[in-house]
Amino acid sequence: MEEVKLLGFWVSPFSIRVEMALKLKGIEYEYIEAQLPIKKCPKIVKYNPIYKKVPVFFHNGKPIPESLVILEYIDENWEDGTSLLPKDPYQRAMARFWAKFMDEKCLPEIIKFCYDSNYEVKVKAMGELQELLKLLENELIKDNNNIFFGGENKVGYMEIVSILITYWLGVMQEALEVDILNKKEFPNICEWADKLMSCSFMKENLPPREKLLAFYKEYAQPLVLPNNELSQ
Ligand SMILES: N[C@@H](CCC(=O)N[C@@H](CS)C(=O)NCC(=O)O)C(=O)O
Repeated sequence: MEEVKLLGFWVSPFSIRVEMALKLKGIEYEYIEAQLPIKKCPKIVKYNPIYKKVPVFFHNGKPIPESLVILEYIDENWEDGTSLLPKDPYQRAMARFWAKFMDEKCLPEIIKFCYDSNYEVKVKAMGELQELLKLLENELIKDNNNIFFGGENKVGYMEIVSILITYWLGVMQEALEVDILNKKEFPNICEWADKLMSCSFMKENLPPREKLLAFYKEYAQPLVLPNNELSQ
């Protein structure tokens, strides 16, 4: 009997990616919610000492950190049934490329606009993020408006990975009352997001929007003009 466990945090898109992969593959697992603060959670410190982040996946006692690494592990280890990454090698490479783009280029700007308390840093991050989203918007146009990057008409790796943009970003911008990703400037990303969010699999496996919104309203740093600028 295989032992499959996930140490996660309900707000984390990275944890949800792994849960979605396990559900798509039909793999049973035990979910463990990390203790807050995550960096100090004893299990996180023990099993992900380098990054000290959720998620950490455990297969038969062996820990694996980093959501993208975990998704590939799950795909390779449970080959039967739905595959997450596209079969075509070029499409696979592109899926990995755009996943890396979202995590390495977009995520740092998302973190800054959401959690940094400095007004200038936040505004700059929102601008940078919009520039990055333009690249994704153009990629979707090249993809001939195919809602699924890999061209395989199903939820897979790219759809799971992109929840950071297609779901979380919308909730975060609503919580902070800012406008970054909108239908006028990014019609293709918004259409892609709408279509994805109308899939029953997505609806069933994402945290409820209102709950997520309440979390970000409480923990994100609002965009407030510095005092001295208000008085001028
Ligand atoms: N690159 C990581 C990112 C994971 C990540 O950023 N996790 C956040 C939660 S959304 C975390 O654990 N943060 C802990 C902290 O910053 O204290 C992955 O893909 O797994």
